[in-house]
Amino acid sequence: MSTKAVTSTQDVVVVGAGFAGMYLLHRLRSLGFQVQVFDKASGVGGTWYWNRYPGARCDVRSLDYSYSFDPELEQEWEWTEKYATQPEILRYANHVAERYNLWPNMKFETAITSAIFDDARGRWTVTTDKGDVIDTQHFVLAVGTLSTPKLPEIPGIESFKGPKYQTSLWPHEGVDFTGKRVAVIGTGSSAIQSIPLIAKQAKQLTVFQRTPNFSGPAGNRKLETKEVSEVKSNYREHRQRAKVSANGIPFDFTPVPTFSVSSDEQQKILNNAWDTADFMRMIASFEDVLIDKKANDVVADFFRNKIRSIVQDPEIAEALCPYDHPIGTKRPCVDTDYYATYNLDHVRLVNLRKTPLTEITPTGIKTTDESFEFDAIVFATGFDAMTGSILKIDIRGRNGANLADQWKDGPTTYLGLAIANFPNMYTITGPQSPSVLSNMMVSIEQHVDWLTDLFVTMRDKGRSVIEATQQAQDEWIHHSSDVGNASLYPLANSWYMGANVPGKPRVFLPYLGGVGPYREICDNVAAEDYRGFVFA
Ligand code: NA7
Repeated sequence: MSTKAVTSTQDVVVVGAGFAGMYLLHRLRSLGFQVQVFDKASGVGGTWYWNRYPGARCDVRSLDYSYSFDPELEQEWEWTEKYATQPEILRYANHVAERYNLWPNMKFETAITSAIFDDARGRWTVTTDKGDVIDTQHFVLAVGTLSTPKLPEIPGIESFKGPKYQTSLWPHEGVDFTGKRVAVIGTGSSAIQSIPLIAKQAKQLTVFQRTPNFSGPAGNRKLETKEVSEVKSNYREHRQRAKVSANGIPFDFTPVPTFSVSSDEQQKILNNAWDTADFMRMIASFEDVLIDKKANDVVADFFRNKIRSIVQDPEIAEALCPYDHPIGTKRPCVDTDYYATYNLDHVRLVNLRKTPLTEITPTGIKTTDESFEFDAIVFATGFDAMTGSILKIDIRGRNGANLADQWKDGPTTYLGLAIANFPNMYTITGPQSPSVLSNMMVSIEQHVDWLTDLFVTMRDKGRSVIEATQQAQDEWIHHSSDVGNASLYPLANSWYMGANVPGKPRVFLPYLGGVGPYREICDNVAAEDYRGFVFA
Protein backbone atom coordinates (compact mmCIF):
# COMPACT_ATOMS: atom_id res chain seq x y z
CA MET A 1 0.00 0.00 0.00
CA SER A 2 1.33 3.44 -0.90
CA THR A 3 2.28 5.68 1.98
CA LYS A 4 0.51 8.62 0.31
CA ALA A 5 -2.97 9.43 1.58
CA VAL A 6 -5.71 7.94 -0.54
CA THR A 7 -7.83 10.61 -2.21
CA SER A 8 -10.55 8.31 -3.50
CA THR A 9 -11.68 4.69 -3.43
CA GLN A 10 -13.08 3.06 -6.57
CA ASP A 11 -14.15 -0.31 -7.87
CA VAL A 12 -12.57 0.42 -11.22
CA VAL A 13 -10.00 2.92 -12.44
CA VAL A 14 -9.87 3.30 -16.21
CA VAL A 15 -6.98 4.95 -18.03
CA GLY A 16 -8.20 6.64 -21.21
CA ALA A 17 -11.40 8.45 -22.22
CA GLY A 18 -11.44 7.21 -25.78
CA PHE A 19 -14.16 4.95 -27.11
CA ALA A 20 -13.01 2.08 -24.86
CA GLY A 21 -12.93 4.09 -21.64
CA MET A 22 -16.26 5.78 -22.33
CA TYR A 23 -18.11 2.56 -23.06
CA LEU A 24 -16.57 0.78 -20.08
CA LEU A 25 -17.63 3.63 -17.82
CA HIS A 26 -21.15 3.59 -19.21
CA ARG A 27 -21.60 -0.14 -18.78
CA LEU A 28 -20.05 -0.51 -15.36
CA ARG A 29 -21.68 2.56 -13.86
CA SER A 30 -25.11 1.37 -14.99
CA LEU A 31 -24.44 -1.86 -13.08
CA GLY A 32 -23.63 0.00 -9.90
CA PHE A 33 -19.84 -0.02 -10.00
CA GLN A 34 -17.91 2.98 -8.77
CA VAL A 35 -15.75 4.00 -11.75
CA GLN A 36 -13.25 6.78 -12.37
CA VAL A 37 -11.79 7.49 -15.81
CA PHE A 38 -8.63 9.54 -16.32
CA ASP A 39 -7.23 11.04 -19.49
CA LYS A 40 -4.36 13.40 -20.14
CA ALA A 41 -6.39 15.10 -22.90
CA SER A 42 -8.80 17.91 -22.14
CA GLY A 43 -11.72 15.95 -23.52
CA VAL A 44 -13.02 12.61 -24.73
CA GLY A 45 -12.22 10.87 -28.01
CA GLY A 46 -8.75 9.39 -27.51
CA THR A 47 -7.01 9.16 -30.86
CA TRP A 48 -9.67 11.44 -32.37
CA TYR A 49 -8.94 14.07 -29.76
CA TRP A 50 -5.27 14.28 -30.72
CA ASN A 51 -5.01 13.51 -34.43
CA ARG A 52 -6.41 16.70 -35.93
CA TYR A 53 -4.13 17.00 -38.94
CA PRO A 54 -5.67 18.06 -42.27
CA GLY A 55 -7.51 15.17 -43.90
CA ALA A 56 -7.65 13.00 -40.76
CA ARG A 57 -10.35 10.41 -41.30
CA CYS A 58 -11.17 6.92 -40.19
CA ASP A 59 -10.40 4.28 -42.82
CA VAL A 60 -13.31 2.11 -41.68
CA ARG A 61 -16.69 3.20 -43.02
CA SER A 62 -18.59 5.45 -40.64
CA LEU A 63 -21.65 3.19 -40.46
CA ASP A 64 -19.36 0.43 -39.19
CA TYR A 65 -17.02 2.54 -37.06
CA SER A 66 -19.57 3.38 -34.39
CA TYR A 67 -20.95 1.91 -31.18
CA SER A 68 -23.48 -0.86 -31.53
CA PHE A 69 -24.47 -1.20 -27.88
CA ASP A 70 -27.51 1.04 -28.00
CA PRO A 71 -29.95 0.70 -30.92
CA GLU A 72 -31.33 4.16 -30.14
CA LEU A 73 -27.90 5.76 -30.39
CA GLU A 74 -27.14 4.15 -33.70
CA GLN A 75 -30.51 5.18 -35.10
CA GLU A 76 -30.36 8.79 -33.95
CA TRP A 77 -26.78 9.58 -34.97
CA GLU A 78 -26.38 10.72 -38.58
CA TRP A 79 -23.05 10.02 -40.25
CA THR A 80 -22.64 12.27 -43.25
CA GLU A 81 -19.79 10.69 -45.24
CA LYS A 82 -18.58 7.23 -46.24
CA TYR A 83 -15.44 7.75 -44.13
CA ALA A 84 -16.02 10.08 -41.21
CA THR A 85 -13.69 13.01 -40.68
CA GLN A 86 -11.88 13.49 -37.39
CA PRO A 87 -14.14 16.46 -36.41
CA GLU A 88 -17.25 14.38 -37.04
CA ILE A 89 -15.94 11.43 -34.99
CA LEU A 90 -14.98 13.79 -32.18
CA ARG A 91 -18.49 15.29 -32.26
CA TYR A 92 -19.85 11.75 -31.98
CA ALA A 93 -17.60 11.01 -28.99
CA ASN A 94 -18.82 14.18 -27.28
CA HIS A 95 -22.41 13.34 -28.12
CA VAL A 96 -21.97 9.95 -26.43
CA ALA A 97 -20.40 11.52 -23.34
CA GLU A 98 -23.30 13.96 -23.14
CA ARG A 99 -26.06 11.48 -23.92
CA TYR A 100 -24.99 9.06 -21.20
CA ASN A 101 -23.82 11.80 -18.83
CA LEU A 102 -20.33 10.37 -18.55
CA TRP A 103 -18.70 13.65 -17.52
CA PRO A 104 -18.98 13.33 -13.72
CA ASN A 105 -16.82 10.20 -13.68
CA MET A 106 -14.09 11.45 -15.98
CA LYS A 107 -11.12 13.55 -14.99
CA PHE A 108 -9.15 15.23 -17.77
CA GLU A 109 -5.68 16.73 -18.11
CA THR A 110 -4.54 14.07 -15.69
CA ALA A 111 -2.03 11.35 -16.48
CA ILE A 112 -1.63 8.14 -14.51
CA THR A 113 1.96 7.90 -13.34
CA SER A 114 2.03 4.65 -11.38
CA ALA A 115 -0.07 1.67 -10.39
CA ILE A 116 1.08 -0.56 -7.56
CA PHE A 117 -0.64 -3.78 -6.54
CA ASP A 118 -0.93 -4.49 -2.86
CA ASP A 119 -0.66 -8.28 -2.43
CA ALA A 120 -2.08 -8.33 1.08
CA ARG A 121 -5.20 -6.33 0.25
CA GLY A 122 -5.59 -7.48 -3.34
CA ARG A 123 -6.08 -3.89 -4.50
CA TRP A 124 -4.30 -1.33 -6.67
CA THR A 125 -3.00 2.06 -5.64
CA VAL A 126 -3.06 4.32 -8.68
CA THR A 127 -1.41 7.74 -8.66
CA THR A 128 -1.72 10.64 -11.07
CA ASP A 129 0.38 13.64 -11.98
CA LYS A 130 -2.24 15.83 -10.31
CA GLY A 131 -1.77 14.27 -6.89
CA ASP A 132 -4.66 11.80 -6.94
CA VAL A 133 -4.05 8.56 -5.05
CA ILE A 134 -6.79 6.09 -5.79
CA ASP A 135 -7.43 2.82 -4.05
CA THR A 136 -9.15 0.54 -6.55
CA GLN A 137 -10.07 -3.09 -7.01
CA HIS A 138 -9.67 -3.19 -10.79
CA PHE A 139 -7.26 -1.27 -13.02
CA VAL A 140 -8.09 -1.05 -16.73
CA LEU A 141 -5.69 0.19 -19.39
CA ALA A 142 -7.91 1.63 -22.12
CA VAL A 143 -4.97 3.67 -23.34
CA GLY A 144 -5.35 3.17 -27.08
CA THR A 145 -2.97 1.46 -29.44
CA LEU A 146 -1.57 4.43 -31.36
CA SER A 147 -1.40 6.99 -28.60
CA THR A 148 2.29 7.52 -27.91
CA PRO A 149 3.57 9.74 -30.74
CA LYS A 150 7.05 9.13 -32.00
CA LEU A 151 9.50 11.66 -33.36
CA PRO A 152 12.28 10.41 -35.63
CA GLU A 153 15.84 10.03 -34.39
CA ILE A 154 17.36 12.74 -36.58
CA PRO A 155 20.27 14.89 -35.36
CA GLY A 156 19.39 18.55 -34.89
CA ILE A 157 15.66 17.98 -34.58
CA GLU A 158 15.42 20.57 -31.80
CA SER A 159 17.39 23.18 -33.73
CA PHE A 160 14.80 24.05 -36.38
CA LYS A 161 13.65 27.63 -35.73
CA GLY A 162 10.36 27.54 -37.62
CA PRO A 163 7.19 25.82 -36.45
CA LYS A 164 7.31 22.02 -36.13
CA TYR A 165 4.11 19.99 -36.16
CA GLN A 166 3.35 16.38 -35.35
CA THR A 167 0.29 14.95 -37.09
CA SER A 168 -0.64 13.20 -33.84
CA LEU A 169 -0.41 16.37 -31.72
CA TRP A 170 -1.91 18.84 -34.18
CA PRO A 171 -2.82 22.33 -32.91
CA HIS A 172 -6.52 22.60 -32.14
CA GLU A 173 -6.82 25.91 -33.93
CA GLY A 174 -5.47 24.37 -37.17
CA VAL A 175 -2.50 25.51 -39.24
CA ASP A 176 -2.48 27.78 -42.28
CA PHE A 177 0.36 26.86 -44.66
CA THR A 178 -0.55 29.48 -47.26
CA GLY A 179 2.57 30.86 -48.92
CA LYS A 180 4.85 28.59 -46.90
CA ARG A 181 7.62 26.18 -47.87
CA VAL A 182 6.63 23.01 -46.03
CA ALA A 183 8.41 19.70 -45.40
CA VAL A 184 6.57 16.50 -44.50
CA ILE A 185 8.64 13.67 -43.07
CA GLY A 186 6.98 10.26 -43.34
CA THR A 187 4.63 8.56 -45.77
CA GLY A 188 2.37 6.47 -43.54
CA SER A 189 -1.38 6.86 -43.34
CA SER A 190 -1.26 10.24 -41.58
CA ALA A 191 1.05 11.68 -44.24
CA ILE A 192 -0.92 10.14 -47.09
CA GLN A 193 -4.13 11.72 -45.78
CA SER A 194 -2.62 15.13 -45.08
CA ILE A 195 -0.20 15.65 -48.02
CA PRO A 196 -2.85 16.42 -50.68
CA LEU A 197 -4.44 19.04 -48.41
CA ILE A 198 -1.18 20.61 -47.28
CA ALA A 199 -0.21 20.80 -50.97
CA LYS A 200 -3.36 22.82 -51.66
CA GLN A 201 -2.17 25.56 -49.31
CA ALA A 202 1.62 25.48 -49.36
CA LYS A 203 3.77 27.45 -51.78
CA GLN A 204 6.15 24.49 -51.90
CA LEU A 205 5.76 21.04 -50.42
CA THR A 206 8.64 18.58 -50.09
CA VAL A 207 7.89 15.06 -48.91
CA PHE A 208 10.71 13.05 -47.37
CA GLN A 209 9.97 9.40 -47.95
CA ARG A 210 11.90 6.52 -46.44
CA THR A 211 9.47 3.72 -47.26
CA PRO A 212 6.63 4.00 -49.76
CA ASN A 213 3.26 2.58 -48.75
CA PHE A 214 0.44 0.98 -50.68
CA SER A 215 -2.63 3.16 -50.94
CA GLY A 216 -5.93 2.83 -52.77
CA PRO A 217 -8.63 5.37 -53.61
CA ALA A 218 -10.92 6.20 -50.67
CA GLY A 219 -13.73 7.26 -52.99
CA ASN A 220 -15.03 9.26 -50.10
CA ARG A 221 -18.43 10.86 -50.63
CA LYS A 222 -21.55 12.00 -48.90
CA LEU A 223 -23.68 9.12 -47.71
CA GLU A 224 -26.95 8.70 -49.54
CA THR A 225 -30.17 8.57 -47.57
CA LYS A 226 -31.04 5.25 -49.17
CA GLU A 227 -27.85 3.45 -48.16
CA VAL A 228 -28.04 4.82 -44.62
CA SER A 229 -31.61 3.67 -44.21
CA GLU A 230 -30.75 0.27 -45.66
CA VAL A 231 -28.09 -0.25 -43.00
CA LYS A 232 -30.16 1.30 -40.23
CA SER A 233 -33.19 -0.81 -40.98
CA ASN A 234 -31.00 -3.87 -40.69
CA TYR A 235 -28.46 -2.71 -38.14
CA ARG A 236 -28.79 -5.70 -35.77
CA GLU A 237 -27.98 -8.18 -38.48
CA HIS A 238 -25.26 -5.91 -39.88
CA ARG A 239 -23.58 -5.63 -36.46
CA GLN A 240 -23.87 -9.36 -35.88
CA ARG A 241 -22.06 -10.04 -39.16
CA ALA A 242 -19.30 -7.66 -38.06
CA LYS A 243 -18.94 -9.48 -34.74
CA VAL A 244 -18.32 -12.85 -36.35
CA SER A 245 -16.24 -11.54 -39.26
CA ALA A 246 -12.48 -11.73 -39.70
CA ASN A 247 -11.79 -8.08 -38.99
CA GLY A 248 -14.92 -6.54 -37.56
CA ILE A 249 -16.26 -5.38 -40.91
CA PRO A 250 -19.02 -7.35 -42.60
CA PHE A 251 -17.92 -8.63 -46.01
CA ASP A 252 -20.49 -8.76 -48.76
CA PHE A 253 -18.35 -11.03 -50.92
CA THR A 254 -16.58 -14.35 -50.66
CA PRO A 255 -12.81 -14.25 -51.07
CA VAL A 256 -11.39 -16.84 -53.45
CA PRO A 257 -7.86 -18.31 -53.79
CA THR A 258 -5.89 -16.01 -56.11
CA PHE A 259 -4.89 -18.69 -58.56
CA SER A 260 -8.32 -20.28 -58.71
CA VAL A 261 -9.17 -17.64 -61.31
CA SER A 262 -7.37 -16.66 -64.51
CA SER A 263 -5.02 -13.73 -64.57
CA ASP A 264 -7.59 -11.76 -66.61
CA GLU A 265 -10.18 -12.47 -63.97
CA GLN A 266 -7.77 -11.41 -61.20
CA GLN A 267 -7.28 -8.05 -62.93
CA LYS A 268 -11.01 -7.67 -63.51
CA ILE A 269 -11.74 -8.24 -59.80
CA LEU A 270 -9.02 -5.81 -58.71
CA ASN A 271 -9.93 -3.17 -61.27
CA ASN A 272 -13.54 -3.35 -60.28
CA ALA A 273 -12.56 -2.88 -56.61
CA TRP A 274 -10.30 0.05 -57.50
CA ASP A 275 -12.88 1.75 -59.72
CA THR A 276 -15.59 1.45 -57.10
CA ALA A 277 -13.14 2.41 -54.33
CA ASP A 278 -14.03 -0.76 -52.47
CA PHE A 279 -11.05 -1.03 -50.19
CA MET A 280 -12.02 -4.36 -48.66
CA ARG A 281 -12.22 -5.97 -52.07
CA MET A 282 -8.94 -4.40 -53.12
CA ILE A 283 -7.10 -6.11 -50.30
CA ALA A 284 -9.25 -9.09 -49.43
CA SER A 285 -10.80 -10.33 -52.66
CA PHE A 286 -8.28 -13.15 -52.59
CA GLU A 287 -8.09 -15.23 -49.44
CA ASP A 288 -4.39 -16.07 -49.63
CA VAL A 289 -2.90 -12.59 -50.07
CA LEU A 290 -1.46 -12.47 -46.58
CA ILE A 291 -0.12 -16.01 -46.51
CA ASP A 292 1.19 -16.71 -50.02
CA LYS A 293 3.86 -14.36 -51.39
CA LYS A 294 3.02 -15.22 -55.01
CA ALA A 295 -0.62 -14.36 -54.43
CA ASN A 296 0.48 -11.19 -52.67
CA ASP A 297 2.62 -10.22 -55.66
CA VAL A 298 -0.44 -10.25 -57.91
CA VAL A 299 -2.17 -7.62 -55.79
CA ALA A 300 1.03 -5.66 -55.09
CA ASP A 301 1.84 -5.52 -58.83
CA PHE A 302 -1.67 -4.29 -59.51
CA PHE A 303 -1.18 -1.43 -57.03
CA ARG A 304 2.26 -0.58 -58.42
CA ASN A 305 0.81 -0.40 -61.94
CA LYS A 306 -1.90 1.93 -60.69
CA ILE A 307 0.74 4.23 -59.18
CA ARG A 308 2.60 4.27 -62.53
CA SER A 309 -0.62 5.11 -64.34
CA ILE A 310 -1.34 8.11 -62.08
CA VAL A 311 2.11 9.64 -61.52
CA GLN A 312 3.37 11.27 -64.72
CA ASP A 313 7.11 11.30 -63.99
CA PRO A 314 8.29 7.67 -64.26
CA GLU A 315 11.14 8.21 -61.82
CA ILE A 316 8.83 9.62 -59.15
CA ALA A 317 6.29 6.89 -59.84
CA GLU A 318 8.96 4.24 -59.32
CA ALA A 319 10.10 5.88 -56.07
CA LEU A 320 6.49 5.74 -54.84
CA CYS A 321 6.17 2.01 -55.61
CA PRO A 322 6.60 -0.15 -52.49
CA TYR A 323 8.81 -3.21 -52.95
CA ASP A 324 10.15 -3.76 -49.45
CA HIS A 325 7.05 -5.34 -47.92
CA PRO A 326 4.18 -7.52 -49.11
CA ILE A 327 0.96 -5.57 -49.55
CA GLY A 328 -1.16 -5.60 -46.40
CA THR A 329 1.72 -6.35 -44.03
CA LYS A 330 1.98 -2.65 -43.28
CA ARG A 331 -1.35 -0.98 -42.73
CA PRO A 332 -2.53 -0.24 -46.29
CA CYS A 333 -3.88 3.28 -46.71
CA VAL A 334 -6.85 4.82 -48.45
CA ASP A 335 -6.37 8.25 -49.92
CA THR A 336 -7.87 11.11 -51.85
CA ASP A 337 -5.56 12.22 -54.68
CA TYR A 338 -2.36 11.22 -52.89
CA TYR A 339 -0.44 9.98 -55.92
CA ALA A 340 -1.80 12.71 -58.22
CA THR A 341 -0.43 15.31 -55.81
CA TYR A 342 3.07 14.43 -57.05
CA ASN A 343 2.08 15.70 -60.51
CA LEU A 344 1.86 19.24 -59.14
CA ASP A 345 4.81 21.50 -59.96
CA HIS A 346 5.24 22.77 -56.41
CA VAL A 347 5.33 19.27 -54.85
CA ARG A 348 8.55 17.33 -54.66
CA LEU A 349 9.38 13.82 -53.40
CA VAL A 350 12.76 13.18 -51.83
CA ASN A 351 13.64 9.49 -51.80
CA LEU A 352 15.54 8.94 -48.57
CA ARG A 353 16.57 5.46 -49.67
CA LYS A 354 18.78 7.16 -52.29
CA THR A 355 19.75 10.27 -50.36
CA PRO A 356 19.30 9.66 -46.63
CA LEU A 357 18.34 12.41 -44.28
CA THR A 358 21.36 13.49 -42.26
CA GLU A 359 20.34 16.46 -40.19
CA ILE A 360 17.68 18.99 -39.30
CA THR A 361 19.17 22.47 -39.28
CA PRO A 362 17.86 25.79 -37.89
CA THR A 363 16.47 26.62 -41.34
CA GLY A 364 15.63 23.28 -42.88
CA ILE A 365 16.69 19.73 -43.64
CA LYS A 366 19.87 18.20 -45.04
CA THR A 367 20.18 14.97 -46.95
CA THR A 368 23.40 13.38 -48.15
CA ASP A 369 23.33 15.51 -51.27
CA GLU A 370 21.18 18.58 -50.69
CA SER A 371 20.31 21.31 -48.22
CA PHE A 372 16.66 22.38 -48.08
CA GLU A 373 15.18 25.54 -46.56
CA PHE A 374 11.71 25.38 -44.99
CA ASP A 375 9.24 27.61 -43.16
CA ALA A 376 7.60 24.66 -41.39
CA ILE A 377 8.23 20.94 -40.83
CA VAL A 378 5.49 18.33 -40.36
CA PHE A 379 6.46 15.08 -38.66
CA ALA A 380 4.13 12.28 -39.72
CA THR A 381 6.41 9.74 -38.14
CA GLY A 382 4.04 7.44 -36.31
CA PHE A 383 3.73 5.95 -32.84
CA ASP A 384 5.24 3.61 -30.31
CA ALA A 385 2.31 1.34 -31.05
CA MET A 386 0.37 -0.97 -28.74
CA THR A 387 2.78 -1.00 -25.81
CA GLY A 388 4.11 2.58 -25.64
CA SER A 389 1.26 4.05 -23.60
CA ILE A 390 1.14 1.09 -21.23
CA LEU A 391 4.84 1.11 -20.46
CA LYS A 392 4.85 4.85 -19.78
CA ILE A 393 3.13 4.03 -16.49
CA ASP A 394 5.20 2.56 -13.68
CA ILE A 395 3.23 -0.65 -13.12
CA ARG A 396 4.09 -3.06 -10.29
CA GLY A 397 2.13 -6.24 -9.84
CA ARG A 398 2.21 -9.18 -7.46
CA ASN A 399 5.40 -9.35 -5.37
CA GLY A 400 6.53 -6.09 -6.93
CA ALA A 401 6.71 -7.58 -10.46
CA ASN A 402 7.68 -4.79 -12.84
CA LEU A 403 5.73 -4.76 -16.12
CA ALA A 404 8.56 -3.08 -18.05
CA ASP A 405 10.92 -5.91 -16.98
CA GLN A 406 8.38 -8.59 -17.71
CA TRP A 407 7.87 -7.16 -21.20
CA LYS A 408 11.51 -6.47 -22.04
CA ASP A 409 11.50 -9.15 -24.76
CA GLY A 410 8.05 -8.16 -25.98
CA PRO A 411 4.57 -8.03 -24.48
CA THR A 412 3.17 -11.20 -22.95
CA THR A 413 -0.54 -11.42 -22.25
CA TYR A 414 -3.34 -13.90 -21.86
CA LEU A 415 -5.86 -13.15 -24.65
CA GLY A 416 -4.53 -9.61 -24.95
CA LEU A 417 -6.71 -8.91 -21.92
CA ALA A 418 -4.75 -9.84 -18.81
CA ILE A 419 -1.16 -10.41 -17.72
CA ALA A 420 0.26 -13.05 -15.36
CA ASN A 421 1.61 -11.46 -12.14
CA PHE A 422 -0.69 -8.46 -12.62
CA PRO A 423 -3.95 -9.42 -10.90
CA ASN A 424 -7.09 -7.36 -11.55
CA MET A 425 -5.35 -5.44 -14.33
CA TYR A 426 -6.65 -5.53 -17.90
CA THR A 427 -5.77 -4.19 -21.33
CA ILE A 428 -8.54 -3.20 -23.75
CA THR A 429 -7.51 -4.12 -27.31
CA GLY A 430 -4.10 -5.01 -25.91
CA PRO A 431 -1.24 -6.83 -27.63
CA GLN A 432 -2.10 -10.39 -28.73
CA SER A 433 -5.75 -9.47 -29.31
CA PRO A 434 -7.17 -8.60 -32.80
CA SER A 435 -6.99 -4.90 -31.93
CA VAL A 436 -5.36 -2.90 -34.74
CA LEU A 437 -6.09 -5.64 -37.28
CA SER A 438 -9.77 -5.04 -36.77
CA ASN A 439 -12.48 -2.42 -36.70
CA MET A 440 -11.52 -1.03 -33.30
CA MET A 441 -15.12 -0.27 -32.32
CA VAL A 442 -16.06 -3.94 -32.60
CA SER A 443 -13.00 -5.10 -30.67
CA ILE A 444 -13.47 -2.43 -28.00
CA GLU A 445 -17.08 -3.43 -27.41
CA GLN A 446 -16.12 -7.09 -27.24
CA HIS A 447 -13.44 -6.50 -24.60
CA VAL A 448 -15.63 -4.14 -22.58
CA ASP A 449 -18.56 -6.56 -22.60
CA TRP A 450 -16.29 -9.44 -21.62
CA LEU A 451 -14.76 -7.47 -18.74
CA THR A 452 -18.16 -6.24 -17.58
CA ASP A 453 -19.41 -9.83 -17.38
CA LEU A 454 -16.26 -10.76 -15.48
CA PHE A 455 -16.66 -7.97 -12.92
CA VAL A 456 -20.32 -8.84 -12.38
CA THR A 457 -19.47 -12.53 -11.96
CA MET A 458 -16.76 -11.72 -9.46
CA ARG A 459 -19.09 -9.46 -7.51
CA ASP A 460 -21.89 -12.02 -7.55
CA LYS A 461 -19.62 -14.83 -6.45
CA GLY A 462 -17.72 -12.81 -3.87
CA ARG A 463 -14.41 -13.18 -5.67
CA SER A 464 -12.14 -10.22 -5.28
CA VAL A 465 -8.94 -11.05 -7.17
CA ILE A 466 -8.37 -12.67 -10.57
CA GLU A 467 -5.09 -13.38 -12.28
CA ALA A 468 -4.05 -15.05 -15.53
CA THR A 469 -1.93 -18.15 -14.98
CA GLN A 470 1.55 -18.31 -16.43
CA GLN A 471 0.65 -21.49 -18.26
CA ALA A 472 -2.44 -20.04 -19.94
CA GLN A 473 -0.46 -16.97 -20.91
CA ASP A 474 2.41 -19.04 -22.35
CA GLU A 475 -0.02 -21.11 -24.38
CA TRP A 476 -1.79 -18.02 -25.68
CA ILE A 477 1.46 -16.34 -26.71
CA HIS A 478 2.56 -19.53 -28.41
CA HIS A 479 -0.69 -19.74 -30.32
CA SER A 480 -0.71 -16.04 -31.17
CA SER A 481 2.87 -16.16 -32.51
CA ASP A 482 2.16 -19.33 -34.48
CA VAL A 483 -0.76 -17.66 -36.23
CA GLY A 484 1.21 -14.47 -36.87
CA ASN A 485 4.29 -16.32 -38.08
CA ALA A 486 2.26 -18.37 -40.54
CA SER A 487 1.46 -15.11 -42.33
CA LEU A 488 3.56 -12.69 -44.36
CA TYR A 489 3.35 -9.99 -41.65
CA PRO A 490 6.78 -10.73 -40.14
CA LEU A 491 8.37 -9.87 -43.51
CA ALA A 492 7.65 -6.17 -43.01
CA ASN A 493 9.48 -3.66 -40.85
CA SER A 494 6.21 -2.32 -39.53
CA TRP A 495 4.86 -0.95 -36.28
CA TYR A 496 2.85 -4.20 -36.08
CA MET A 497 6.27 -5.79 -35.51
CA GLY A 498 7.57 -3.02 -33.23
CA ALA A 499 10.16 -2.34 -35.94
CA ASN A 500 9.69 1.44 -36.05
CA VAL A 501 11.04 2.03 -32.54
CA PRO A 502 14.78 1.53 -32.04
CA GLY A 503 15.43 -1.14 -29.41
CA LYS A 504 11.82 -2.34 -29.29
CA PRO A 505 11.63 -6.15 -29.35
CA ARG A 506 10.64 -7.45 -32.76
CA VAL A 507 7.46 -9.45 -32.22
CA PHE A 508 4.19 -9.48 -34.06
CA LEU A 509 1.95 -7.50 -31.70
CA PRO A 510 -1.69 -8.14 -32.65
CA TYR A 511 -3.54 -11.47 -32.83
CA LEU A 512 -4.24 -12.55 -36.38
CA GLY A 513 -6.78 -15.30 -35.66
CA GLY A 514 -9.75 -13.11 -36.62
CA VAL A 515 -12.36 -11.17 -34.68
CA GLY A 516 -15.08 -13.86 -34.83
CA PRO A 517 -12.90 -16.82 -33.78
CA TYR A 518 -11.22 -14.71 -31.09
CA ARG A 519 -14.59 -13.71 -29.65
CA GLU A 520 -15.54 -17.38 -29.48
CA ILE A 521 -12.31 -18.20 -27.64
CA CYS A 522 -12.93 -15.44 -25.08
CA ASP A 523 -16.57 -16.51 -24.63
CA ASN A 524 -15.50 -20.11 -24.08
CA VAL A 525 -12.93 -19.04 -21.51
CA ALA A 526 -15.66 -17.22 -19.60
CA ALA A 527 -18.13 -20.08 -19.96
CA GLU A 528 -15.59 -22.47 -18.45
CA ASP A 529 -15.45 -20.34 -15.33
CA TYR A 530 -12.60 -18.25 -16.69
CA ARG A 531 -10.31 -21.04 -17.79
CA GLY A 532 -6.68 -19.99 -17.54
CA PHE A 533 -7.34 -17.61 -14.65
CA VAL A 534 -7.18 -18.18 -10.91
CA PHE A 535 -9.36 -16.39 -8.38
CA ALA A 536 -8.48 -15.44 -4.85
P1 NA7 B 1 3.15 5.23 -39.59
O1 NA7 B 1 2.27 4.42 -40.44
O2 NA7 B 1 3.99 4.54 -38.58
O3 NA7 B 1 4.08 6.10 -40.56
C1 NA7 B 1 5.20 6.77 -40.09
C2 NA7 B 1 6.00 7.24 -41.27
O4 NA7 B 1 7.11 8.01 -40.80
C3 NA7 B 1 6.57 6.09 -42.09
O5 NA7 B 1 6.48 6.44 -43.43
C4 NA7 B 1 8.01 6.04 -41.61
O6 NA7 B 1 8.90 5.48 -42.52
C5 NA7 B 1 8.29 7.51 -41.41
N1 NA7 B 1 9.45 7.72 -40.56
C6 NA7 B 1 9.61 7.40 -39.27
N2 NA7 B 1 10.83 7.74 -38.84
C7 NA7 B 1 11.46 8.29 -39.90
C8 NA7 B 1 12.76 8.84 -40.10
N3 NA7 B 1 13.65 8.88 -39.11
N4 NA7 B 1 13.06 9.32 -41.31
C9 NA7 B 1 12.15 9.27 -42.30
N5 NA7 B 1 10.91 8.78 -42.18
C10 NA7 B 1 10.59 8.29 -40.99
O7 NA7 B 1 2.31 6.34 -38.79
P2 NA7 B 1 1.01 7.11 -39.24
O8 NA7 B 1 0.72 8.13 -38.22
O9 NA7 B 1 1.10 7.56 -40.64
O10 NA7 B 1 -0.11 6.00 -39.21
C11 NA7 B 1 -0.31 5.21 -38.06
C12 NA7 B 1 -1.61 4.50 -38.12
O11 NA7 B 1 -2.65 5.40 -37.77
C13 NA7 B 1 -2.02 3.98 -39.44
O12 NA7 B 1 -1.48 2.77 -39.75
C14 NA7 B 1 -3.53 3.90 -39.30
O13 NA7 B 1 -3.87 2.72 -38.62
C15 NA7 B 1 -3.85 5.04 -38.44
P3 NA7 B 1 9.31 3.90 -42.41
O14 NA7 B 1 8.12 3.18 -42.91
O15 NA7 B 1 9.58 3.64 -40.94
O16 NA7 B 1 10.52 3.77 -43.23
